[in-house]
Amino acid sequence: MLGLGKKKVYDLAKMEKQLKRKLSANRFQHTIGVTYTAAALAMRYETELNKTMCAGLLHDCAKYMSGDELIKNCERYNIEITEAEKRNPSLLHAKVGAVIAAKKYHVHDKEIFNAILHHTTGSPDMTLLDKIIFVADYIEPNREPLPDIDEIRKQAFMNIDRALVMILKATLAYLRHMETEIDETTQKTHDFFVSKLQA
Ligand code: DGI
Ligand code: FE
Ligand code: FE
Repeated sequence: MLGLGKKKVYDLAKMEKQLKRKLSANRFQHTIGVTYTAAALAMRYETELNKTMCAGLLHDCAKYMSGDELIKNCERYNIEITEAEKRNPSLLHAKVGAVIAAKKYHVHDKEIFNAILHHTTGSPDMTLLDKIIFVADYIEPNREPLPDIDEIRKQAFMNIDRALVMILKATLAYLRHMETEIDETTQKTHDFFVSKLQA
């Protein structure tokens, strides 16, 4: 095919080594769990396997940073910080992670960028890859047992939008219970996919 449209293949083993040096042992375990769960979902929903695993590996690549470090990185990379993020800087590990994937892991791919960007709050215009990473983040086997997790895990492989709504509902309920501020994107994503399922 004259090398046209040659697919980029990411060196996942190399990224894994780099991540292992950065993340805590637990966070690294979670990362590997997300990567292989995302791989299983890629097989089910036919997204590119290597690309999906790359997004899984890198989704929490900025999670080792403190709130102050996240804010500093936003200044350094000109990332806009919303009022909600100012009050809760840990939300920024998604935005900063998306940029770090490019700057430190040399992954220059819009789809992977968006999957990392959307993995915490979701987004009404999530792509299939975004949904896979969002869902894998919640259902990966190393997660502490969560309410309805068995049903959500099963649903993830049957109807990913349903799994998405179940996860968003559980997350919103948890944040309300903890009396933590809910980011408007999380609420908007929930509302959007609830109406989509009803349509
Ligand atoms: O980074 P992980 O722990 O693997 O997972 P994550 O990126 O989904 O982050 C999980 C945390 O983010 C969890 O404690 C819930 C929280 N979160 C999700 N949506 C919102 C939120 N926190 C706030 N304050 N507001 C949100 O809308
Ligand atoms: Fe995360
Ligand atoms: Fe995660």
